[in-house]
Amino acid sequence: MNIKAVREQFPILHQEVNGHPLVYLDSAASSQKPRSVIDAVSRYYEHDHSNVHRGVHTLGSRATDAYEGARSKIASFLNAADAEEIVFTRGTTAALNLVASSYARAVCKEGDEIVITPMEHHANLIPWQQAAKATGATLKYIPLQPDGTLSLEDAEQVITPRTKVVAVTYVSNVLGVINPVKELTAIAHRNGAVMVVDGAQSTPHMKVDVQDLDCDFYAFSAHKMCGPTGIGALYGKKSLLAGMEPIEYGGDMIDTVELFESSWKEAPYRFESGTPIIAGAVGLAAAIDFLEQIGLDEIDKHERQLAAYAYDKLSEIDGVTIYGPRDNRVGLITFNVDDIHPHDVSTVLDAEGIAIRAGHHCCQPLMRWLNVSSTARASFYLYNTEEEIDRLAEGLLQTKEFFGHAIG
Ligand code: 7TS
Repeated sequence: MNIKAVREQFPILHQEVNGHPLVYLDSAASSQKPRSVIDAVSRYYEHDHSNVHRGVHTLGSRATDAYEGARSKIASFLNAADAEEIVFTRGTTAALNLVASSYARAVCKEGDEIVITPMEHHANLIPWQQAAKATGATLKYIPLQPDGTLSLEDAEQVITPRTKVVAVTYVSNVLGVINPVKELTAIAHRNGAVMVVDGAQSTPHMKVDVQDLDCDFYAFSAHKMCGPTGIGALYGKKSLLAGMEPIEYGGDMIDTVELFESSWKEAPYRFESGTPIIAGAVGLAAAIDFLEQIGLDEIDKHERQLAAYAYDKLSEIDGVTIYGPRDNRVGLITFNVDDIHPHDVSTVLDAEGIAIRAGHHCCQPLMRWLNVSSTARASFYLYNTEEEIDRLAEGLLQTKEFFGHAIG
């Protein structure tokens, strides 16, 4: 991968922040956008915009073709069997809420179980808490191993024939760990449960094949994979989507409307009420083209190299604690420096032009498990370099110095 050529395509990276060249290490929160995505969105607005699925005029057809073309592109990107297995949503959060509110609330009853893990982002935790409360189902957790990984033996114990839904993140946004979702899916299926995968942190970084995983639902967001904010998708097996009720009603999702009764279109359209995020879908399609042109395997390889480099580099600094395993991780490092508050670490780094995230990363139960209230996190993407990680390491030494800590 030619990093220089990749970086050239991201206009935002070429600026100074606080007098220093920007080092953007917060892509797990949201990635930056290449020129091709920015141009695709503005080209759409300049030439093709209209509402979809309505007018018979030319712009209406162009907009509909662009929107439905994006659905097909997502299907082949995830290796879904059919474009109608792709529901456009606002992002991962909305996709997971759709499954929890529509599927789980219809299927679960008292005595049933919903199984998740303590490493879930709040978006893959609270919807299940609420679904369990509403249905009387029991929420259960597959415990974490001391290094933050999941054990399949534990999963075998926790998932039972009473389990109706297993929902696990493919990649943790804090620990960086890649979970064995294919094996977990097999365990879920043996027990008659469906498998829901939170793909927010996997889709941007590695080749995903939903048929190979055999998961039943898979959620992701465009903005973490070079695409626009405000759009993402839910993959759902056709047989499951077909039986699900909509959770939002209005225009475009109906078949017929009477004064006191209405009926819905088939899935996925019954889940897409109102004017959809058309330009977002166009941008997401352009982002998929961009990532596929470079190659997900190349991106994955580059990030694993960066992660290993950063892990070793930061480990050399006295007082730095890194969370999660060294291996089998994507390109993000979550850490603390002595007892310096992560917000202070982030503030000192920002003065050096280095952007990282500090906080609980929408994973409060995981923070409690780690026995911290918050952490710092540096997350990498295809445009980051080892030199930028060197700048991060220098910045951390400066942070220690600033707070009067010994430099080790
Ligand atoms: N699941 C995981 C694993 C995530 O990392 C995130 C966002 C979400 C779900 C929610 O995605 P959204 O696009 O619907 O907001 N994670 C982060 C993060 O780590 N820092 O900011 C957002």
